[in-house]
Amino acid sequence: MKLYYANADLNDADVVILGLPYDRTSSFIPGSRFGPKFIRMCSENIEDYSPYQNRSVSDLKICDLEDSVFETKDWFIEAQKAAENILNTEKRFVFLGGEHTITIPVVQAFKKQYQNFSVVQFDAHCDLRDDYLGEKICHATAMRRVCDIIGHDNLYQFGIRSGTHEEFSSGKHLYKFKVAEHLLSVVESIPEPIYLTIDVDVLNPCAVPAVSAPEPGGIAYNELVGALLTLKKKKIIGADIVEYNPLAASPWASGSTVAELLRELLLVMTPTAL
Ligand SMILES: [Mn+2]
Repeated sequence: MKLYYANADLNDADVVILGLPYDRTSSFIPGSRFGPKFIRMCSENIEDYSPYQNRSVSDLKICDLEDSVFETKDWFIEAQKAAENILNTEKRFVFLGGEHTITIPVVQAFKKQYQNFSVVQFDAHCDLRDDYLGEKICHATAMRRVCDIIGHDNLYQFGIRSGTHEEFSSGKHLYKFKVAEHLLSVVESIPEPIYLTIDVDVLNPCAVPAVSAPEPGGIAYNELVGALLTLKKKKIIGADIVEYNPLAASPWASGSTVAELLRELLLVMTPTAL
């Protein structure tokens, strides 16, 4: 099943969407591997027109490649290759998780196309551990591994409200609790281009309870949309939406929220003709 508004093939598309349904290291509630399919299903409930941006995603050229299939234990290499095979500097790319770990092979792939770029993270969690439960590559180390690729200075974290003391001390641009307000104050200083990773647990669990690691005290949906609109003036080369878990709670309201977030993200990434 493709997104209903996907209307282009890979060559013609301005924006390419790929699902990376991986959740093997989820330590609390597994199931985010079903995220991409449920986002597509819940998109059926979401208008293609955005009243926030007065534009429609149907006016974009969007290619939905559906989900990668991981056939060996080397999912990381498979995911990186899947991204490398489609990346180019003329288009924009959105990856649907899956757990946050999927950001690592994707950023690795972007590093081959772009020498320097910033990663902007919206998340409840620091994800800056060096290892977790004996694993170097997992949802709790995702941003630490991203730092290994792009450098600590190039990671900008917003909405963070959970992590160890060491993680909170190690974040160079780590902004706690709020997203929109902090982003507004530093957006001019974030070097372009930008890769944006949105862990939907940045939202309050009341807004999206279907996540793998719910964390109290998150932001409201409208604040997240506001933050996205703030990024509209920046060049966003790629993005992901991760950690939506249709098995963790009733999937439909959460999935509809995530599907609408995807619509806003697509429009923010394509402010003018590419
Ligand atoms: Mn998180």
